[in-house]
Amino acid sequence: EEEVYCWFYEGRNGWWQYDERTNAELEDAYTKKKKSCELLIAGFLYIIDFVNMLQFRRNDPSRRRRIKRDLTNTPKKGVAGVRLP
Ligand code: V3L
Repeated sequence: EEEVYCWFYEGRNGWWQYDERTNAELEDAYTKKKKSCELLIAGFLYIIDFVNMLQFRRNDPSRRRRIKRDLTNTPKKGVAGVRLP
């Protein structure tokens, strides 16, 4: 059964949905009211900042992306870099 809400990170002209495993980690941390969490994404450690709703590589905080929690059926580019057909 699909969840109603899920997590997205910003691309150049739209939003990408997080992969299922990362989404579950984000939802878990968010539900526990954490202010931030660390994720391993494609071999890099990322900080998720729930206060400012941003993600960035731990070793390069200058490259930031906005994130959002939104309805799962909201328009998106794809999932974790895999474009929708
Ligand atoms: N999940 C998967 N890949 C990610 C994520 C993530 N949460 N965060 C960053 N990357 P940066 P357009 C994105 C990838 O922020 O055309 C998209 O998934 C990121 O991939 O500097 O701009 C697309 O594959 C990028 O390749 O750490 O919308 C791609 O950008 C790389 O990590 C192009 O999307 C560096 O991102």
